[in-house]
Amino acid sequence: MTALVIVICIILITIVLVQIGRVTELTAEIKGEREASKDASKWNGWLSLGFMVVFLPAVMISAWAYKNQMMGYGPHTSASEHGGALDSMFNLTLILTGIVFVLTHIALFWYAYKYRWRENRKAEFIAHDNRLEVIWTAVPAVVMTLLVVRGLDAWNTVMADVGSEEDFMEIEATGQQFNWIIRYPGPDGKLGARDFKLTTGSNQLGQDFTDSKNWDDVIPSTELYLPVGKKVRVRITAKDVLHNFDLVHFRVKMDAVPGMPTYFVFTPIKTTAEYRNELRKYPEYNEPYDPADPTGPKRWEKFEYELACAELCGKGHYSMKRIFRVVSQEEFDAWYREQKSFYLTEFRGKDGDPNKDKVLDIEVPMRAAEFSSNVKAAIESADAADNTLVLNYVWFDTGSATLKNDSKYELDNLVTALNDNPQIRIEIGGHTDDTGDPEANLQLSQQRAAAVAAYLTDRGIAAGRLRAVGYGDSKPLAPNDSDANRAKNRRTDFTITL
Ligand SMILES: [Cu+2]
Repeated sequence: MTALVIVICIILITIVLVQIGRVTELTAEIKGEREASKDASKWNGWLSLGFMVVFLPAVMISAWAYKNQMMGYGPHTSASEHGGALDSMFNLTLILTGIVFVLTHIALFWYAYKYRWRENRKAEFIAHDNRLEVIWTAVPAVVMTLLVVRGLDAWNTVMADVGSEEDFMEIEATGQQFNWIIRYPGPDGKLGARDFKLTTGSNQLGQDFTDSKNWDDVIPSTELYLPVGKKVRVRITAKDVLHNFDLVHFRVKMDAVPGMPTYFVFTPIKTTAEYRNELRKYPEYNEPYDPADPTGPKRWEKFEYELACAELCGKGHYSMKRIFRVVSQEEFDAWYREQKSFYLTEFRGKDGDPNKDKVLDIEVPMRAAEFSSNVKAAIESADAADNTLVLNYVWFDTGSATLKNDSKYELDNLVTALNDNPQIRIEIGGHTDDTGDPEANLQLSQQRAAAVAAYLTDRGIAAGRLRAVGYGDSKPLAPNDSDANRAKNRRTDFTITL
């Protein structure tokens, strides 16, 4: 409908203009050529002046009226340390070009009026004037030099990489159609190595898990947090096509190029809460966030720093949004502690895990903490069913009661638990699946339970606190109908008795 109205308007305006042209031609014929052009010159002169008087102030008034829509003004002030330098560059350019714009337009329309055609006035031609040539070449050259030098200075400041001694946090952003994968380095503060050849559906970044720096790396899937006042270096890459890492409130914008890592360093200086508070004073941010719910939260209350992709990278380009929340260092630390390592939670033990049969240094303290909290919960629980815990990381050689070397970590945790809780006794239970001869299974499970007890007494636990029982296949955890279930049933556990 709107399109139709616009088309009709264009047709009508064209008809009007053609008609005016024809009327002018007719007048010229009636009045004579000379008279008509005298009139036209007079009108041209006055109309030019009128145009200037109306439109030049209108341009300036509208710029003032809409200043809150411009970057760097009103609610769009910068939230990063370097942002102010970029905004002031834009301002300086705006002021200089603004002055030139106003002066040239006054001159243009004023002279069009002043030198309109009049009887007995003759045009004067200046063939050449060295002084004028020098002035209008030198003035723009000086101004341009000033702008370029300041611009280069700002560029060098903004694009400077971090120094080797500096305190900063490095994160990584990988663009793909159509989302951003953001990786944090985890407690070691270092991002692990990547190799594109390792990329699979379950290892989207192609992380090389033989590199221990990868083990604790975190890939959050919800809001991302950054500490205020901390320098952040973002490593920017892309997997498929060109993307652009754009955090507009921080004046951060950098291409993400497949095969060519780029970076951007910035320091957020306003927390999300502080920025929201600044938005409060603008009436437009006091409108309801959801127009369908006028009593609901206001726009300023729901404000978030957004990461966008500023490159038209395909159909779903618009959906590449992520929320970055800037908080105090304490809040950030609390959030960071909650984040789980991608490797340990999503990839460990699966196909393609190069460390499948190894216990990793990073896992030992984690398993110890988990073990001690499980024991604590079991002791505190009133329900007898909770008193039995499976020793998940105790392994034997196939068909024998010889403990594998890596079982020592879990068994040492058990030693610690027994020493920390001198009031408890335990029954160690050996279990098998239902394959093979039940008699042999029973015997093997008995020997395995005894091997665990022997390990514990070797570590100084009184034999009187331990009882080793072989249950064979008599107490399965799950029906013996699949390899996974049978693996579950082959286990060693312990039951706490007081
Ligand atoms: Cu994109």
